[in-house]
Amino acid sequence: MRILVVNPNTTASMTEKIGAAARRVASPGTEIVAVNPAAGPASIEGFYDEAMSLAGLLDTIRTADGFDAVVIACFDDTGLDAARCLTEKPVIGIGEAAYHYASMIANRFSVVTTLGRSVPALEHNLHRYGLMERCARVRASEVAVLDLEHPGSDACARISAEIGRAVAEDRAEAIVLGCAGMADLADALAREHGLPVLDGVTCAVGLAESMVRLGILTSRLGGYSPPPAHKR
Ligand code: 5HY
Repeated sequence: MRILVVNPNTTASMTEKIGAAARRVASPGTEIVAVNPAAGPASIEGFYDEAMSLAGLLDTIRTADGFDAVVIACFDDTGLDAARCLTEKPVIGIGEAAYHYASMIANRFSVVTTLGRSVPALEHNLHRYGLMERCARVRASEVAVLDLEHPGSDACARISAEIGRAVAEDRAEAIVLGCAGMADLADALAREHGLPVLDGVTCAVGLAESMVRLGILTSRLGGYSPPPAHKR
C-alpha cells in the first residue's frame, strides 16, 4: 500500500522528519510518500495560518493519485473534512488519530502543543470529535513550531517541563504531543516521564494501514460527497 503523508506547512526539513517517523512504524510493503505544498505558511500556529495553508494542502491531495490513504500531518487536522470530499480513500488527521488512541489507553490525557495561539483550534477539534471529556487540558509549551527544527534549541527541555506539569497538575495518565514536528521526541519523553507519550504521525500511519487493510472507505453520501466537477 501507498500512503500519502502531507505536511500542510512548507518547511521541507519538517516534512522529512515526519516522513522518517512514518517510515519507522510503517509495515513492510507500505510505501510512505511525504510531501508539502510549494506555497503557504512555513509553520501553522493558529486559525490564520491554518486558513492560509488550506489551498496548498487541498491542491496537493487533489492532484495526487495512486494512494490508498492520506495522512494530514498537522495537529490541527488542517482541512480534514474538505480533504475527505476529494477522495473516498481514508484521510486521517494526526490529531484525531492520537486523541482516539490516547482515550483507549488512559482515563485522562493532556495535550502538549507549541504556542498558546495554537490551543483553541485543538480544543475545538476535541469537542468536535467528542473527546474533550477525556482530555484534562491542552497545554502550550510556548515552543514555536520552527524552534523544533533547530537541534540546538531548548525545545525538548521546555516540552519535557510542560509534561511534568501536566502529570503533576492535570493528573494526566498519558500525553499527546500536539505538533507533527515533535514526532521524533515521543520515545525519549515517555522513558523520561514513565507514561505513554503519543506522537500523532505514528498513530495516524497505524490507523491508515488498518483502514486500508479492512477496505474501509469514506462515505460518498452527504457531508463528504465529492464536489461537483465544475467546482473541483
Ligand atoms: C503542526 N503546526 O503540527 C502544527 C502545530 C500547531 O505547522 N505543524 C504545524 O502549533 O498547531
